Amino acid sequence: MSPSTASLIETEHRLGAHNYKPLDVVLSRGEGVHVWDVDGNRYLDCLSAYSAVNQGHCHPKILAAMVEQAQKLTLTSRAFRNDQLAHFYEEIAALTGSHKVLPMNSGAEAVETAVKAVRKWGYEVKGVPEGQAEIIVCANNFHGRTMGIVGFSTDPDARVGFGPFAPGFRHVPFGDIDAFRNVITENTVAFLIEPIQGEAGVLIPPVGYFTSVRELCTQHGITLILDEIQTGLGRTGKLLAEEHEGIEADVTLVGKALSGGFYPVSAVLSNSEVLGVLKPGQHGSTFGGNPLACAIARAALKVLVEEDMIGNSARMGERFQAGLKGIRSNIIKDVRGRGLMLAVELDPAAGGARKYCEALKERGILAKDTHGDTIRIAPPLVITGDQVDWALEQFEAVLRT
Ligand code: IF1
Repeated sequence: MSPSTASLIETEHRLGAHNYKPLDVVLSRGEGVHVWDVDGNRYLDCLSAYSAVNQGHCHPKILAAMVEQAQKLTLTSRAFRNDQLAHFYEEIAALTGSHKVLPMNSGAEAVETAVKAVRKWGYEVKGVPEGQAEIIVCANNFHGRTMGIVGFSTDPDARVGFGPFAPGFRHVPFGDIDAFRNVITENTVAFLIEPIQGEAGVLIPPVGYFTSVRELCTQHGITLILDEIQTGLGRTGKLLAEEHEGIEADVTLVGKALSGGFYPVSAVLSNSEVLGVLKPGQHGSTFGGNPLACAIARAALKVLVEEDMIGNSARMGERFQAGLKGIRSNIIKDVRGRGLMLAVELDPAAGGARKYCEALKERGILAKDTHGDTIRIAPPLVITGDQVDWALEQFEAVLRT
C-alpha cells in the first residue's frame, strides 16, 4: 500500500463515521467499466456503485449534458417551473409507459414517496379506515436506509437500535405466493417488492410468482409497487425487470442509474391513479425535479437506449453467467442472476466471500460481498465480450479448486 493510499485511509478512519467497511482501495478516476486508484492501478468495476453506473463511469454524453445545464440553471425549487422537467416527464413516461411521474432524489425518497401516496390512496380511494392501511413487504427486503424503510426491514443490522418504528407493514417470504395470499386483508393497500432481491443476494422468485402476484393485486385492489431502483434501467437485460415476468406494476420506482452515477435522481412512476391523490403542499423536496437532475437523467436515459446498453446487458450477462457456471470449484454453491445482475454464492465452508473479493482486487477486479457468502457481480452495462472473458479468467483463478 502506497503512502498516499495509507494516508487517505487513515484520515478517513480518523474523521469519518465508520458506517462502512470498504475495501482498502482509493479510487481517483473512472472511465467506462474501469476505475483507477491513486497509485495508477486499474480495476474492472464489478459493482457499478450498486447499479448506479450502468452507463459506465463518467459517460461523456451525460457529462456534457451536466456541464451544459450546470452553466445555465441548476436549481429553482418547485415554487417555480424550469425548462427541463416537462421534457424529463415526457421522455421517461414514453420509455416506461407511465402516466404520472413524481421526481425525487435518492432511492429511499422514492420509496417513502410511494408509501405515503399509496396509504393516502387507500384512505381516499379504496376506503380503508384512516390509520389502518397495511402494506405487504418481503422478508430480507432492501428499500433504503430511512427510518420509515428500516422500520419494515428484517435485517437486524439495518434496524436494531433505531426504533421505535411506524406500524402498518406485514411480512411474507419472498417468492411464496400462498403466504402473500394469506396475509391480504381488506385494509391491504399495496405490495412493495423488488423484482429480484439484490442485497439479499440476487434472489430470483419462482417462475410464475409475479404472474400470480399481479392477479391477486388486481383481484383485491392492491397497488403493486415494484422497486426497480437496482434492477431497473437495463441491469437485468430488460429496461425493467418486470418484463422478465410479463407483468406491469401499478407503481414503479427508479433511481441510481437514472443519472448514470452523476447525481442523485429518482422517480416514482405510476400507471394507476395513486399519484393523483397528492395535492399541492402535501409532498415535495428541495431538489426534486431540479433542472440539473432532469438534464442529467434525460441524457442518461438517452444513451442507455441509443447505445443498446440493455441488449448488451442481456448478451454479456448470458456470457458472464455461463462462464461463471463453467468454473470447476467445490466452493461455489450457486451462480444466479439475470442480465448483468449476477451473484456467486460460496459454500460457507469457504470462509466468507470478503476474502475472495480481496483476492479479486489484487487481480484487478472490484466486487462486493453480500450476506457473508455471496459475491455480487454487476459491471457497467457497456462491458465488452473481451472484458467479460478477462474478468472470468480472474474469477476462475480465485475461485477454482
Ligand atoms: C447503502 C445495499 C444495494 C436499493 C433498492 C432502494 C434503495 C436501494 C432495491 C435506496 C439502495 C444501495 C444503498 C447503499 C448500498 C446499496 C445496496 F447494499 F445497501 F442494499 F444496492 F443492494 N431500493 N441500495 O438497492 O436507494 O436511497 O440508496 O439511493 O445503503 O450502502 P438510495
